[in-house]
Amino acid sequence: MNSVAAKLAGFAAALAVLFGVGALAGGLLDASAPGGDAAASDAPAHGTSKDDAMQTMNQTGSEAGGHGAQMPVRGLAVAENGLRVVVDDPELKRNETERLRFRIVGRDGETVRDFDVEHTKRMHLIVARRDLTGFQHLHPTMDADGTWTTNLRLRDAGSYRLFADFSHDEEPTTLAADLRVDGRADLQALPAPAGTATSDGGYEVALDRTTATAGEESELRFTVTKDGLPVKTEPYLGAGGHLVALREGDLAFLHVHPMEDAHGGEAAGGEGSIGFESTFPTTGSYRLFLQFKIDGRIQTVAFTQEVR
Ligand SMILES: [Cu+2]
Repeated sequence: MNSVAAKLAGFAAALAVLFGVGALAGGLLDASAPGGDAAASDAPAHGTSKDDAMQTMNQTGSEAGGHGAQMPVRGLAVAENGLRVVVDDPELKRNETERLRFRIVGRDGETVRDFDVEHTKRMHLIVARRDLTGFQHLHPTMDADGTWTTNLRLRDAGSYRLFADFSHDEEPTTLAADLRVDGRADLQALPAPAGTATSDGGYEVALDRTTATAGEESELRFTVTKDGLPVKTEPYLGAGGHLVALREGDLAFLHVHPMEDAHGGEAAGGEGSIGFESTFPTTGSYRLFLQFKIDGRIQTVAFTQEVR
């Protein structure tokens, strides 16, 4: 473990913070101070408005009637809520499919094996490169001893952030760790905000607005079309769509769910439209990763969101 830590020391071990948003009513944790430090040495040069006060964002608003709004910030680091993520071997070969193994370990040193089902799964694994390219959302399987395993292929060299998103004892938790692919990282600047983007399966997706105000609840509405015609998405993870937002620079993590999540996953606003309620905690640039399902296939599309 120490040698692993040493290998990773030269890489950005940026602080990351989880903000659960949306319909995760109940069972949310209080804000806890995230650990870690941000030496984002291989972060993209783009981006000027690094926030200073991200960790202390603390929403104390009332429970705004069901879904939407509220969500205390959850600290995001290797350890949180007495739990930590232990990755077997965080070094992967470039562009090769490898078995990634990790465990969640409790305060007592025991590997956690009992996880709650959240969004139809017991473990959600998000991986993204430091420059917010290479997004993946995976669902590993757990062995009897508590080891989670998934195939993972990282296409490009560089430092990646892994987020293990789960609930244990009804406490939603997201732990982060770094992965590394050897080689010279050719980091990309964050794309400029654009109102439309094409999913990896060729669907046109429009985002109704690409700016938001920090600390204010905003609705993000995505419309999916094909050849100019609206397309209705199929249920995915118990909802009309799945949205993860990562903040540029520190890769703070927002897990946002559709407003209708609590009511059985009907997409908001009718055909081809998926609505989310989100409160971006700070100014900065965020990359939104929307996933939805059509004809049994998961589509992924990304947008840049400016928060002022
Ligand atoms: Cu998932």
